Amino acid sequence: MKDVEKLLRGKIPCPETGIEVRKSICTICDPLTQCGLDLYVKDGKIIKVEGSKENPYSNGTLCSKGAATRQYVYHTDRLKTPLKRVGPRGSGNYEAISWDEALNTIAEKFKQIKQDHGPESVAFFSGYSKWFRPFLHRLAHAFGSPNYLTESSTCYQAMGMAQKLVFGLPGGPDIKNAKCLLIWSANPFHSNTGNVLPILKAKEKGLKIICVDPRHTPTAAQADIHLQLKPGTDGALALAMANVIINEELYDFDFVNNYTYGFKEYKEYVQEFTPEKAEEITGVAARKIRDAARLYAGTKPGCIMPSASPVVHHTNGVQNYRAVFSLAGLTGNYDVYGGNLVQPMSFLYITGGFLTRADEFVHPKTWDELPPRVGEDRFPVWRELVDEAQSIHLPFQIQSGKPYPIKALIGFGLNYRMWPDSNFMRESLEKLDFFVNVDLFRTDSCQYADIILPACSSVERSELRCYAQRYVIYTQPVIEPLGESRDDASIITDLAERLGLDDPLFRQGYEACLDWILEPSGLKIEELKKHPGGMPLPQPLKIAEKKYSQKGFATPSGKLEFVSTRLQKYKETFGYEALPAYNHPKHSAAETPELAEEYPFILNTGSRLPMYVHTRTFRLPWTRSLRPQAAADIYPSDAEKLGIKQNDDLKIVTPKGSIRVKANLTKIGQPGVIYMYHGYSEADVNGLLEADYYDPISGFPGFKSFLCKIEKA
Ligand SMILES: Nc1nc2c(c(=O)[nH]1)N[C@H]1C(S)=C(S)[C@@H](COP(=O)(O)OP(=O)(O)OC[C@H]3O[C@@H](n4cnc5c(=O)[nH]c(N)nc54)[C@H](O)[C@@H]3O)O[C@H]1N2
Ligand SMILES: Nc1nc2c(c(=O)[nH]1)N[C@H]1C(S)=C(S)[C@@H](COP(=O)(O)OP(=O)(O)OC[C@H]3O[C@@H](n4cnc5c(=O)[nH]c(N)nc54)[C@H](O)[C@@H]3O)O[C@H]1N2
Ligand SMILES: [Mo]
Repeated sequence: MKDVEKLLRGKIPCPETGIEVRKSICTICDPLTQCGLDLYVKDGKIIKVEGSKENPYSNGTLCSKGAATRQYVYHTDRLKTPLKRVGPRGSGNYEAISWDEALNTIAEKFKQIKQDHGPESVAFFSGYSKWFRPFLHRLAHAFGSPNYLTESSTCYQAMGMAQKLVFGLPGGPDIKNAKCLLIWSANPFHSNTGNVLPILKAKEKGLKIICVDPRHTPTAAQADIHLQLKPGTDGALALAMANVIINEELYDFDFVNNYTYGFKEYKEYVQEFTPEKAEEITGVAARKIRDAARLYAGTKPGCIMPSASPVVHHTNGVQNYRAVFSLAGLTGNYDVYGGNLVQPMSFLYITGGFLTRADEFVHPKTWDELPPRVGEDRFPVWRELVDEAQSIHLPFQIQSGKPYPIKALIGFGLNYRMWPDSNFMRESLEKLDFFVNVDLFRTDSCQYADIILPACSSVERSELRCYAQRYVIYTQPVIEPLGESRDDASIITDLAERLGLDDPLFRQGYEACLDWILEPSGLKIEELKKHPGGMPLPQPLKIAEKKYSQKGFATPSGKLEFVSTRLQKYKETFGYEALPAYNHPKHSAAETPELAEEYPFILNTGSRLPMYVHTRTFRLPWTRSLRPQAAADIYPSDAEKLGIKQNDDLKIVTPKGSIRVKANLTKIGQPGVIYMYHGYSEADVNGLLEADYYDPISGFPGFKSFLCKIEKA
């Protein structure tokens, strides 16, 4: 074999082969996991994918999704041109149109609706993708619509609300400096792989770990104590831990006396939650609850690692997490090194160690200058604490037209299967006068759009990302955008222009906007471009601890609130309880015994599988081969009672409907609970939920505890 041929077969980057290695990041998961990519490119095509060693988050590793980048980027489902619907909605009949025609049609439609119904009748939605969000947010508000909506109405925000209610400002786990880590429902081994190594390293140095999870996960396997509770009973468990910490006088007297509000009432309330009572509710042995409380309160500093979703995917989610975060209040573990440390958000939900003007950027108008947002009459505390409209309420408002009609919607990666009662959301899309969806792929949701726009993937464009490891990257395109696909940010700025929004900053384009946002940090896009693989932050902010001792807490009382003065205001009107009160999930054996008799299993949906991220990687052969069919996890003893064997077809049935999936017999969970991943077209578990099965404080759907029965199909 000739030398060059050998080099080519080995995909060796060198002048002889014409193969170049270019840097990028993987944004198939987005935004906490953004692993570094080394992409081998020949003749404008990616021929090989590796992890980037210099990336401090992923350290050269890639998961199955990132390894399948070529299958993702070059998939035949990729949209290549703008499309216009020519048949009835859902028929799938589209014809290709030019970008000019597409964007002009959208702009004309939006302007007409604004004139006839007001700007609030046009809604702007972002699915799970995050990179373009500040641009979409600015577009909505500049247009005059308060209805910037995102997937974060099912993710992160409710956990953030719970923290804001207790602390004022949220604090993240400072694992590096901690002696005890209380992981309250997170499984980074599957969901956030770059966080695993820091935990394992700290454990080698003696970090104690408590893990609260209904399943035996790889994370739980690392724990000194695993509290395997019943889904949705987190509040009762946390209140019982508080009971032990208070009654055994393990709490931080100084902190509680000087900096907290409502301790007396809280102390009284937790008396009800003895470990024995909590054992009945949660299924966790009283002895273990005591051990965990003593370990967390006695091993300082200790931090709580929460998650964006599982605890708040319950009808009692915000209150449950308030009970959990109150433990940091009791022990003085808030805003201290090794505890839950407050850091400024830099960009796209990441505390990267620098300041930006991102908040100012998204608010060309203040909320006071805008009409009321979707859901704000329903969720008043959301309105006070969250900087966007509530998406879960969107289909209700489309259907009712109250308090005002929603006529048009543009989605950037809108997937109707994200919503509880996904069919209700799909029907709502059909009711709109005008619906546009922007996506990489021709998805089920695109079939209901009047216009579909093709977005390009992260390796075909640039984007700014930062890391908690004090590292920043501004990526550059590795290949040309496929077909006529374009990056979301330029679609947004182009649309702003055609809408006649007089926005000089937008007009200068993505990079100029980023420079404006980055101004307080001293970072410049030109400089970042010189470091294609990213660079360490030149001058990271020094984060002080105990900032509250000077500034107080950003709560209405100025103290850390065991009793929430913000919730108290809505006691009469909305029935919100000011204490972190425990109520059972709305549908449960305790609350609805008759329903539970017919539907005896708890259905818990969406625990992350390592090879899938929502609906994004089902279509990739490599990832799909790792779990080819939609399957539900069922405990072997439950399966046996029902005569179900491994890989049998079973039906999951709720009052709302049924789906057919394979049985996966496993002891990862517990008897009486069925686990099922979300997002499958052929077995959409969100079709089994009521649209209004949600937490009355946050509006977050109760994805992780509703009732079902199992039948052998
Ligand atoms: N039952 C149940 N339901 C759940 C959950 C659960 O645990 N259980 N989890 C909830 C949570 S936490 C979340 S975050 C949501 C996620 O909900 P979704 O937003 O539905 O998540 P995805 O399917 O990842 O992304 C939506 C679309 O974005 C497209 N997309 C990808 N990249 C881009 C891009 O760069 N630009 C554009 N324009 N589009 C892009 C994808 O192709 C996809 O069609 O689901 C929620 N739903
Ligand atoms: N591979 C992969 N990674 C992902 C995603 C993905 O879809 N795939 N999605 C991303 C997104 S949008 C999010 S929000 C994060 C979520 O990240 P994580 O929260 O870490 O992941 P999950 O698997 O959803 O939930 C973590 C654990 O919560 C447990 N759990 C379920 N119900 C309860 C409960 O009632 N109480 C308690 N205490 N624990 C419970 C589950 O058993 C699970 O092991 O993952 C992100 N990373
Ligand atoms: Mo999420």
